[in-house]
Amino acid sequence: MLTNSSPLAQTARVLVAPGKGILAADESFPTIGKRFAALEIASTEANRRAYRELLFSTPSLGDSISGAILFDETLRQKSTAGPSFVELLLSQGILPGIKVDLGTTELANFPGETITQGLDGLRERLREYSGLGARFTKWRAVLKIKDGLPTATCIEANAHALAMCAALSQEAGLVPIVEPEVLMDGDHAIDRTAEVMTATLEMVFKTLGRHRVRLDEMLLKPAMVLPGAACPQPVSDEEIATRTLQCLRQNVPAAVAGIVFLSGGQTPAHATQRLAAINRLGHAPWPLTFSFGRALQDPALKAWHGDLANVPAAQAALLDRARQNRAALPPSAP
Ligand code: 5MM
Repeated sequence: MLTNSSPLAQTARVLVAPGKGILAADESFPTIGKRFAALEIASTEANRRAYRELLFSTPSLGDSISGAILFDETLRQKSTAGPSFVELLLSQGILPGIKVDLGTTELANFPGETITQGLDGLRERLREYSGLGARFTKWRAVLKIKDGLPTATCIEANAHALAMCAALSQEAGLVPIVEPEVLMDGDHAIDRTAEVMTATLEMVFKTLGRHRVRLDEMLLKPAMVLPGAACPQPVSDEEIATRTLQCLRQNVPAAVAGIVFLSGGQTPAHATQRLAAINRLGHAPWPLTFSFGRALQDPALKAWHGDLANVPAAQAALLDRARQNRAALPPSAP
């Protein structure tokens, strides 16, 4: 068997090691603000730090989590006992990663569509993130399904930004996670999602190729192929799994180091069940695991509710979700 021993390929393989997935804890200020506000928790620096400390210090988290994606503020923070969050994660055997995009803005001349920002100065920021201990990056593009959307221009512009970020990340010695998220908002049928996901992945991989991104040194973070959240036709987990794997097999080169799904607003239980259904199908050329944000964190955030006394309950809730997702992966060798 041929093995690629480049350091980035090794890091990518560590992130998708058997029985493990990624904790996405990279909510930007607006997003964490929204999640906290729903529970009437003030989004202060102290509360955000306390919450992330709770997550990263969960005992045994490293048994099922290989990496954690952080936001800029979090990468610079320290735990109460003194070590930085980077050190805390490493002590659990979890690799620290960093969200490097700066969020979305309206795409000029394309009402209702967005482009992800953050390429200006990215080379310098990556150098700094690497110095702070980050081992991988994540850039998220957002594609909305609506009448006539997404347009080919929106897909192309976002694919270009994803590829530029991936190339710069590899140049900086960081493994890029390429995240073209097709949102589940809307009442469209699953066929329409499959169509949009196909067009998106085709363009993303064409553009990654043009930018000479090394596929064995990157991970893809897609949504699952789901019907719109408001679609009236129910679709079974098995159908979702089949359509997802079919779409990925047709559009993702086998050389990609791994596929790490986002949860995208599915309930934690649905995200896990569908991940399990995808893995039950087998015969995929890449490891298929999770890089969930809400589907890992929501029960823990609710249990914590901003109260120090609830930390053990919140950590138990996070560990439970992490273990459930581990159980949704193919069994790892003893
Ligand atoms: C799609 O969002 C990513 C995965 O999270 P879910 O599993 O909850 O869908 C997530 O990594 C996202 O990119 C971060 O939460 C950052 O989002 P914002 O909106 O703060 O850029």
